[in-house]
Amino acid sequence: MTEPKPSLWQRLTGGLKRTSSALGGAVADLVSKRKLDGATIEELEELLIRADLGVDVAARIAAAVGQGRYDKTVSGDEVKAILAAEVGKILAPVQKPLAIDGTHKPFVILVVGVNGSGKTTTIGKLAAKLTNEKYKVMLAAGDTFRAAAIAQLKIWGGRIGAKVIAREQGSDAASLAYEAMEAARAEGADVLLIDTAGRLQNKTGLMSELDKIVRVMKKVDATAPHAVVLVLDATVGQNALSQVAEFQKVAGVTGLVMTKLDGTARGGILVAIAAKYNLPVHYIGLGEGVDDLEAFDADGFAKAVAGLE
Ligand SMILES: Nc1nc2c(ncn2[C@@H]2O[C@H](COP(=O)(O)OP(=O)(O)O)[C@@H](O)[C@H]2O)c(=O)[nH]1
Ligand SMILES: [Mg+2]
Repeated sequence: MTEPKPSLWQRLTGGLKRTSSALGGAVADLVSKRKLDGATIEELEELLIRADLGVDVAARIAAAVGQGRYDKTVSGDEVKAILAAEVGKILAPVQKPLAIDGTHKPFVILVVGVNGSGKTTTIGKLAAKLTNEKYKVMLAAGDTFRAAAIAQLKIWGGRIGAKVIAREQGSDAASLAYEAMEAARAEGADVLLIDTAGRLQNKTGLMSELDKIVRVMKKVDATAPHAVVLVLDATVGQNALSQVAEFQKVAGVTGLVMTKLDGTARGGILVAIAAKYNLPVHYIGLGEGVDDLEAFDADGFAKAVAGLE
């Protein structure tokens, strides 16, 4: 007998288990043994800050919990429900799918982010999803810096049946992007996903490289890139905030994917990012496999963060 495929909710709560149990459990413990007072609210606020939600969000949620409940006994579930509702309010405006606009052919998606954040893997997963939706997808191995990155993208392409435009290691990424755009256009591809190198430690190098890629792309299609997706690794916590700021500056990010939410208790960082930058969140990564990319669901994510069952 085969196991039934888990529902999205099961996958989300399962994937976010570490974030869920860390925060939800601590919140329930905090309020369960005493009446709500100033000290409890303050401790709650600190707990939320430690869970990476950010100072502003923590203050807002603590205030919402305190509202009309001082000197009362509240249940853990009640506080979790308030937490979920407040987080949901912050996340709802950033829940936006990565829409493929068919008037652009190919629709060009530039994928950026620091090394190891999950760019190549996310491209593979996304390409598989789009292929299933009957889009003709092409990939460009724009991380020409590392031979392994080129090989990795070719493996994904082979698995999915998507053509991969690649050159040898050390080639110019911008001319590769140009070549990929021309190939995608010639072959009638609907979507072109372009991988990039993520050498944030060499900011000027990265900036000029991304800048050049975009300039060269525009020679083929003045409206490209049609989406610039920043891939963020949830496990780096607060560091993800500064990555958003950096890549906003160098690449004009249009949306986010947050990866590795399956292995970390730091999923709260997505809430801080949403509150601060208000950038669309398209997908979340919940594992290394081809199916481990879920469309971002604000309500489900908020409930999972709060530890609601
Ligand atoms: N657990 C987990 N691992 C991931 C996820 N996304 C990527 N990875 C892993 O993170 C590592 C770096 O990913 P990669 O795509 O090579 O990052 P890149 O350097 O940005 O292209 C690889 O071992 C991936 O399998 C995810 O959502 N969950
Ligand atoms: Mg890569």
